[in-house]
Order: sequence, then structure tokens, then C-alpha cells
Amino acid sequence: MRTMWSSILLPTILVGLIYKFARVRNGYYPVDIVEKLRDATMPNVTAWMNKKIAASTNNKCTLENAAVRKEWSDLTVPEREEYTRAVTCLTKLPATASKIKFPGAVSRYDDFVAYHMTHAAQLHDNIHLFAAHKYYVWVFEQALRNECNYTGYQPYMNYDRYAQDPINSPLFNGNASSLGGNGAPDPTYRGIQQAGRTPNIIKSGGGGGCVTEGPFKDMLISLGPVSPMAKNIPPNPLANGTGSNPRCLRRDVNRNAAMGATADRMYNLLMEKSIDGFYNKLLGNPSPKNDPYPWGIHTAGHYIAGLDPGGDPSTSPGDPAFYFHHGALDRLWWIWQMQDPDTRLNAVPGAGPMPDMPGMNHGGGKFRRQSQTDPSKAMIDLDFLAPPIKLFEANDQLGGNNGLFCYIYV
Ligand SMILES: *[C@@H]1O[C@H](CO)[C@@H](O)[C@H](O)[C@H]1NC(C)=O
Ligand SMILES: *[C@@H]1O[C@H](CO)[C@@H](O)[C@H](O)[C@H]1NC(C)=O
Ligand SMILES: *[C@@H]1O[C@H](CO)[C@@H](O)[C@H](O)[C@H]1NC(C)=O
Ligand SMILES: *[C@@H]1O[C@H](CO)[C@@H](O)[C@H](O)[C@H]1NC(C)=O
Ligand SMILES: [Cu+2]
Repeated sequence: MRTMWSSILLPTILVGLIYKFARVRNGYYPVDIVEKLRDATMPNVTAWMNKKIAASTNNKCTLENAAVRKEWSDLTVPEREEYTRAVTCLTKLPATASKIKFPGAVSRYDDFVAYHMTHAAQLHDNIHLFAAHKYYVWVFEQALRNECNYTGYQPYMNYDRYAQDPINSPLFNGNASSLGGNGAPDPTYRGIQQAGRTPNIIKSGGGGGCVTEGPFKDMLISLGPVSPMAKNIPPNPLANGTGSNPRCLRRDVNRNAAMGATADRMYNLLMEKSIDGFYNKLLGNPSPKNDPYPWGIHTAGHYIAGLDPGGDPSTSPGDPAFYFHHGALDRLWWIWQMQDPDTRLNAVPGAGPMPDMPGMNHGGGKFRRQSQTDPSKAMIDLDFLAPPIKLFEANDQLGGNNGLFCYIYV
């Protein structure tokens, strides 16, 4: 059956794929081992999609009509500027979050920070880390497109392209088509402690103060901090961090962090056979030995542009770089899943009882208890950002959520 469908559908799929693969790669960067693996995985993706189409479970999503999320440097300069303009637009639209619960939420952009800062524990538990962030980034992408007329899709960062010299990269060189530059030097900022690792600190990259260049130099940070990463960040007037605390975007663009996410490390992660292995290695558990940058890719990616709010686990989406990092993790998860979609699509890390997203009344208590033993019953609750969906809907970016999820990474 599968072979028959493959051969029947091949011509149309090929037309689609040729179109998709006609991506403009930035020739400055050599093709890396993860890009090669992704390309080598595409026939498996095609075969799997053909099977879904044959079974009518693709919800109208095909490789031809899928959105394409691209790497930042592969976008043209006008495309990069369109993206940062759309983000700035969200920072100018009014917040929809409750003024009582989040008096410091000023803008539509802040809505996402407000949600993340109050759901950080659940967003990052073993069952939700991948799927809830997938949904969250997708909802952000929808806001850019639907509320700010952005015509592209959420870009991701290929850490490997920037690891050696992030400050002079198209992502953080501070020019008009970057995400802004490093923060001004703050000698009081020493870096991020990494308990239990050797070395046990991601040393400062020399920044730490306000971002002074690029499209986000005037960005108003208001929510937080919850876990201040440096001494000179003013405390929030409310204990829970939701009060109004207007201040600048502070950054430490950091090579020491970025070097923990090079292509060899990503590839090594992708070679993990089990979802637990993939999850633990992503988080750097156990800490790699004899590695000068033993952070794990999740931590490395957050501290490429750490500080305030980028380095604060609760309010990190307040730095636009967050969406590039979580897009990148989503891409790695997808490449990992697609090595063997039949068994990996709905693989969920963590054996035994699973946590669930508290404060979630949508399914009722009974529903919640079931989800603790059966991940197929678990939900993702984005509260005021978007309707709740089943966890497994977000595991599938090619047809999940009634086909609303339909995108690939190139
Ligand atoms: C934060 O604390 C303030 C003051 O106690 C409270 O009014 C507000 O509802 C809290 N916000 C959240 C999201 O819990
Ligand atoms: C988006 O485009 C529509 C239609 O042209 C326009 O009415 C609206 O003001 C635009 N929104 C923004 C935020 O620019
Ligand atoms: C900003 O940097 C990028 C990447 O190096 C470059 O392509 C672009 O032309 C620069 N833009 C300006 C205005 O200097
Ligand atoms: C493609 O799928 C086959 C069969 O599941 C698997 O053995 C192979 O490793 C996959 N290749 C890639 C590059 O994902
Ligand atoms: Cu998060």
C-alpha cells in the first residue's frame, strides 16, 4: 500500500519539494551535519505524509502547502526587517491579559511574557516542554501574521552559524537587520552559575547592560524580573513580578554559551534513540564530561542572549531571541521525530506519573487525573493566549490541531 501510494503521489510531491528545496541558503555558511541529516530525512517525511494522505489523517496538510520556517541568515535583509518590524508592531498593540493579574503587561507582546512567567513550571515539565512550546511559538507566529500583517513565518537560529562569533553575526551584530546587539558592558555581571557542571559558570561575554543598537534598542521591558540575573536590574514592585517595572532590554551576547550548541553537539543529540535520552541530553543531564561548554543545547541557546529578560527562566520570551531559540529546539525535535515517525511522533519523556498543567479547568479533575497516566489524554493550556488542545495534537506539526499546524523547517 505504502509503496503504491508513494509512487502515485511522487510526481506531485516532487514538484512541491523542488519548490520548497529551492531555498536560498546563505552561502557564507557551509552546510553542516544537521542540515545534511535534515535533508536525508526528507524522504522519510514524504513517505510518512503519503501514508497520512492515504489514510485521510493529514487534515489537508501536505508538503506542498506547508509553511516554511527558515533560518535567520537565509532570509533576505528586507525579510529580516519585515520580521523585526512585526515584532515591534506587537509591542505597540495593547495587551489583552488581565490588568488585575498583570498590571505590568503593556503590550500584546507582553501577553506572551505574562503567560510564560505564570506557567513556567508546567511549560518546562517533561511532558510539556516540547509540545507546549511548539504551540506557544505557533500562537506567537499567528499574532505576528494576523495582527501585524507579517507575511513570513517564525525564523529559527542555527546556533552553529553564530557560535564562534555571535556578536558579529547577522543575528546580533546590532545593525538594522539584526535582533539588536550586545548590551553595554556591565562589570558587575560575571555570568551564569552552572551548579554541578565543570566549568560551573557560563562566563560573561562582556555585555550585561542595555542594548543600544538595532531595532529593539527602545524596547520597553515592563514585566519581571522574577529571577534577576544581575545586580543592577530594578526589582518589580509586586512580589510575583507582574507589576509595572519599565526598563531597558539588557543583554549579554555570549560565545561561551553559544559554543555549547555547535552542529556536532546537535547531531549527537539527534542520534539519541529514546525520547528520554533526547530530553535529558537536550537539558545537559547528566552534565557532559571533558567538554568546555557542557551546558546542554537548551541552556546554551537561552544564554546566547541572556540577561534581562532573556536569562530569566520566567520572563525569557521578553527578549525576541527567545522565539529563535525555541524555534530551533522545535526543529531539532521534528528532525528527531522524523527519523522514525511511527514510533517517535508521540513519544513522551518521563516514565511513571506525569505532571499536568495546573489551573486547567477545561477538562475537569477526572480528565486531569487520566492525563497523569495516559499522555494521550494530556492537554496544553495556553490560558488567555489560545484555546486548550490535546498534547498529541501539538506533537504533529504536519496536520496536528485540525491541520492548523502545517509547517516544515528548512
Ligand atoms: C500578582 O500579585 C498581585 C498582588 O498580590 C495580584 O493582584 C495579582 O493578581 C498577581 N498576579 C498573578 C498572575 O497571580
Ligand atoms: C494590517 O492590514 C490591514 C489591512 O490592510 C490594516 O487595516 C491594518 O491596520 C494593518 N495592521 C497593522 C497593525 O498594521
Ligand atoms: C547588517 O548585517 C547583515 C549581516 O552581516 C548584512 O547583510 C546587512 O547588509 C547589514 N545591514 C546594514 C544596514 O549594514
Ligand atoms: C528513514 O526511515 C527508516 C525506516 O524507518 C530508518 O531506518 C532510517 O534511519 C530513516 N532515515 C532517516 C535519515 O531518517
Ligand atoms: Cu519556556
